[in-house]
Amino acid sequence: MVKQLVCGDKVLDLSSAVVMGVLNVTPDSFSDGGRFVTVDAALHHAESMISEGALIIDIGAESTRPQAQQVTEQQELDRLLPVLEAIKKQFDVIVSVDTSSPTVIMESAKLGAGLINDVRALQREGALAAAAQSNLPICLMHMQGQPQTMQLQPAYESVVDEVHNFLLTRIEACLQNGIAKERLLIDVGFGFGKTLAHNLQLLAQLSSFKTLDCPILVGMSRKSMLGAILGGAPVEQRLFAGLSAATIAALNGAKIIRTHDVRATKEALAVVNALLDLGENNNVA
Ligand code: YH5
Repeated sequence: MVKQLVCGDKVLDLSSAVVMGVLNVTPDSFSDGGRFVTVDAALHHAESMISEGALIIDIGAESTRPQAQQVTEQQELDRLLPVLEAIKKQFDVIVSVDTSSPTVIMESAKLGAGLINDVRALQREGALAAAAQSNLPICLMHMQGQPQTMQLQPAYESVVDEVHNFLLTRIEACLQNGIAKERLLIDVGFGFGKTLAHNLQLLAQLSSFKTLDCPILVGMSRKSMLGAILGGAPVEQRLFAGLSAATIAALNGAKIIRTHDVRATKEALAVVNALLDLGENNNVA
């Protein structure tokens, strides 16, 4: 199993689970009210997440919430690149760029991005080629449908099999386009065209995705699945459920936890990592 990821000028050790902090640079982001739109505010938020233990900062300018407006490539570039440049200048951290756009992939790579996080798994025209050229690690995520409509009627015969097959197909597409297996990460895409039951099946069987032989990234922080489990909790009351979900994911093999709540998640992972460090002779995972 791969334990290290070369992220541009940095190496990420994945022998235990690590935290990726979410930094939205969308003016219409739901979970942080769009407060992190200026470079200065983004820098402060990044600094606080780094001080809390985030090894990766994931910056995204396209809100994938169902109600969100679609952004143009130019808007994405205008929002992301100044923030990426400023974070790279000030901090020693891996910056992940949440994008599906080939141009954004190429421009981000030039400015020192360490990872490309694509919720569309490089299915946009030109994205495979851009990703190949970037030489960066790529996170391939599963989504059923499109952000605007994905939650209307998610349907699967077997969600685990279908997500598994999709990720395998995208891994193969990457390999055929000159992206080495060592550069790939996978993500089942919690909440992206999935009901609560689908999300729970994926979480319960997360360890079955280890056979794809790529580090597993997950993001459940603050998502509706947690609100639903809690009987309709609003977004600001989903922290403890999120920690539980992160803990379960890490125990089942997730290596990168994408979260808004860095310190709390890092502490939850410290327990899982300590347990998993005991090794295979102790009846743990
Ligand atoms: C992910 O899972 N998610 S953006 C709705 C919410 C809260 C949060 C309030 N990008 C993922 O974070 N990238 C997003 O309800 C992602 N995996 C990867 N790799 C959605 C998000 C969110 C949505």
